[in-house]
Amino acid sequence: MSDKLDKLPEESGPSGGWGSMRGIARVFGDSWPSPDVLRELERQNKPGGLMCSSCAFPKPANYHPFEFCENGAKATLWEMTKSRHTPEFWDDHTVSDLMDWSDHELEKTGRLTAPMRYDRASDRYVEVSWDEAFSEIGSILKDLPKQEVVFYSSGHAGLEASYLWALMARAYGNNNLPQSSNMCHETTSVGLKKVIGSSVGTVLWEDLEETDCYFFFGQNPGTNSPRFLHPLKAAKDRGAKIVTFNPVKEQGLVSFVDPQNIRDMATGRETIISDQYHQLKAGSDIAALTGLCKAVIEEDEKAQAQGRSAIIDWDFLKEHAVNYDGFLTFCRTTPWEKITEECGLSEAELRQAADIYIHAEKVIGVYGMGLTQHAHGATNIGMLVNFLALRGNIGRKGAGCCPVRGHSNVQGQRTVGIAEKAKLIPMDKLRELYGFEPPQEDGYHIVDAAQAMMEGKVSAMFSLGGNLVRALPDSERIEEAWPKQKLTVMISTKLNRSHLYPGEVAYILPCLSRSEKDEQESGNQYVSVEDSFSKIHGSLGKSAPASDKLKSELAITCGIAKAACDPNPKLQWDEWVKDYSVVRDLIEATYPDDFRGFNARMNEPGGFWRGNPAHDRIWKTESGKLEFTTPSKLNALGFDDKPGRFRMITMRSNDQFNTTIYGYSDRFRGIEGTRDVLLMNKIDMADLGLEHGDPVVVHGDMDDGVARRKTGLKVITFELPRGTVGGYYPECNVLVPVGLNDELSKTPGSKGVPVRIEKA
Ligand SMILES: Nc1nc2c(c(=O)[nH]1)N[C@H]1C(S)=C(S)[C@@H](COP(=O)(O)OP(=O)(O)OC[C@H]3O[C@@H](n4cnc5c(=O)[nH]c(N)nc54)[C@H](O)[C@@H]3O)O[C@H]1N2
Ligand SMILES: Nc1nc2c(c(=O)[nH]1)N[C@H]1C(S)=C(S)[C@@H](COP(=O)(O)OP(=O)(O)OC[C@H]3O[C@@H](n4cnc5c(=O)[nH]c(N)nc54)[C@H](O)[C@@H]3O)O[C@H]1N2
Ligand SMILES: [Mo]
Repeated sequence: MSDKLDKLPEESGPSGGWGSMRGIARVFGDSWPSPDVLRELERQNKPGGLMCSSCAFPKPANYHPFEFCENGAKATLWEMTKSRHTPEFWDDHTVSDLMDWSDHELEKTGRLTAPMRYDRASDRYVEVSWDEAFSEIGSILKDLPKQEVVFYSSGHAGLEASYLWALMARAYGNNNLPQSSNMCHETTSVGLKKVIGSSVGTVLWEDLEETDCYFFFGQNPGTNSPRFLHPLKAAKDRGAKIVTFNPVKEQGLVSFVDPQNIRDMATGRETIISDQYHQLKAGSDIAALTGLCKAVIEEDEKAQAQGRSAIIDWDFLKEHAVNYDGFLTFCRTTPWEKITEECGLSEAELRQAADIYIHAEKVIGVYGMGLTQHAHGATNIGMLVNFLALRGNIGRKGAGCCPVRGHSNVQGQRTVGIAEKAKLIPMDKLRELYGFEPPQEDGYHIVDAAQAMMEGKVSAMFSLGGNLVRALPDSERIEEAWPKQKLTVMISTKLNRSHLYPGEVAYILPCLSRSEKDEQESGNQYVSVEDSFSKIHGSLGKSAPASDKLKSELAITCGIAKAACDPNPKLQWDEWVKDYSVVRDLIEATYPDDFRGFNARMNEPGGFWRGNPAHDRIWKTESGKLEFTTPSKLNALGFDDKPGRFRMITMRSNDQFNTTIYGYSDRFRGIEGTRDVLLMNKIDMADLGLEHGDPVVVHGDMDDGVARRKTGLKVITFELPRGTVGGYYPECNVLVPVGLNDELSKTPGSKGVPVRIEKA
């Protein structure tokens, strides 16, 4: 057992504070960044500056002197490393040699510097010229059945490259445009859209400044969007309340020391973030929200009987909502015992939380992967919207629904056409602008693409960023299926596990990162991104590229497109590389309502807003109203409980960005030096005869005929509800069944994985 595990997970300190400074300093030492990094950090998230390549948290108009967080700094340091992965690396290594390297070690080889093609005879990647790469890729694509080619994108590349990426797929002949959000907030895109008519959140920065109450469901700001801690602290300073529902006690939601505040840093003054913290069982939010709503309804009935003013905003319901009668009846008739048994919280606890809700005037409901990554994730979101709607907390100042997005441009990529569903795309506009007939058939969602790949029906996979072999569910089955493809093309900045599973022909095409200069014929180019609040920002890189052989994501997209698509004078791939502002004009021409005045407005402080009807109580749903959801059961899981079966959540640490592992310090949870652990309640451990540090084998328990197994983990005692266990993403992806998805959006159920546990 690792020495580091000798101790139980320690009480961890507050989020922020000196711990965050030490975290940055460690990655600084480890990544050995270029001296330009300090200048880039200073420009981060400011108008005309560099938009963080980590998360999509909004950038305020009134920014701090240092408008970056521990994780934004780590992401920038990591991409600005001075380490270089040159083609000479392969003089000493074969692909097979690297199989037992960790994800951390693979990326630590440094920034990729030249295009490379896999050479099967020597089992190595070898350098090729860009022309050779484009020309071979183009000729293979021309011979493949168009439906068998997939164009994935991880939500990172800017709006300009992303627009052209989608245009390329459609000009080539399909809508196979899956995106990382298919594993993430697709539940929001589909589920939130269904109930409020908007596929994105309704709040703006001003609302964060006004609200007097937050309810957090399954989002972890301390780790995943640390800049959120500043408005949360400000809210606490003005007396607002915060209530959290999360199986794990996440430090960022417990307390925070503001690293931007010299006095707080010197004195260690902590701000307590959550007034109430409810550790519900994984997947039981529907029950908890039913309890909260039931308490609100009961208080409303009491108030009305006593002649006091109503608690429920009946005027809002009558004017703006449908289907609430059925939901109110569901809450009234569901007994408290069923609710409390399902979520593991007591009636008193749920009533206390409801009491805060009832006494707050303006409430924001925040959520993340804890709601979206479940088999009934869309119902989770529907339930949160029901809860907010009961007191009219949507579409007014200081209130609203706030999904927190992941990748820095994940939302924007969808706005400019990266979507597998044909009906979401203004095909007429494409026809008019480019004179080709866009494909009308829906393409692959990433889960469909993964399943098709396992059945041998995908011949080529393009990846604009990302690391699908690691990020997808059922990773072991993906490892088998991926190399059977005829062509794999990865546009990447660093070496990752997906590169170790080359298709018959395989290319790694290295690209510029956002912090680097992107010099083209008309000068250094801006790119742009959309944040979680639907604000668009320009971003300009100023540091020297990691190699003079790198191309921008946009230039690589155009290179592939030109080689693969039929010639068409309206598809001016070469011209577009010269000046990205022309591409922004095309985006504006395709989506005039969202991008009016794009080039002129993109450096407005705080970004320019592309609007959101639900923010103004215009509901673009089927009924034209906010639609209440009545759940069919009290949990969001895709399986039933049974003896010996646990619900596993897959977790992120603050020392990773998805499959990029910066290090092995999960400071907030007090877990140091390893990620090969299974977190478990001590009574559950005792029941299984396990002691802290025992090696365990975790078996998938999905009853779908597929054997899944994760070995090499050690169990550690952790404060979790009974029946809920935790393991790290991506290491535990081998246990996540590819067929266990949200019923509406197909988002994988990564926070509700059925497992059995055995002593090794
Ligand atoms: N440092 C860092 N930042 C990141 C990322 C990263 O990997 N590292 N990833 C980026 C991306 S792509 C994304 S999508 C976001 C993800 O950011 P988040 O949405 O915060 O995602 P997670 O950390 O996966 O899970 C969020 C929380 O859900 C809780 N949870 C699990 N199951 C349940 C449940 O059933 N109910 C409830 N109520 N809670 C539950 C977990 O304990 C966890 O605290 O972060 C982005 N930012
Ligand atoms: N079990 C489980 N599985 C999950 C999740 C979970 O919570 N649990 N979360 C899901 C979520 S929310 C997401 S978003 C997905 C993430 O899935 P992906 O988006 O596919 O994965 P990332 O780890 O973000 O991709 C990392 C790689 O991107 C490349 N990269 C980094 N910067 C750049 C750049 O500037 N340009 C280009 N072209 N490439 C770059 C690097 O080569 C790096 O290795 O994983 C999902 N999978
Ligand atoms: Mo994500």
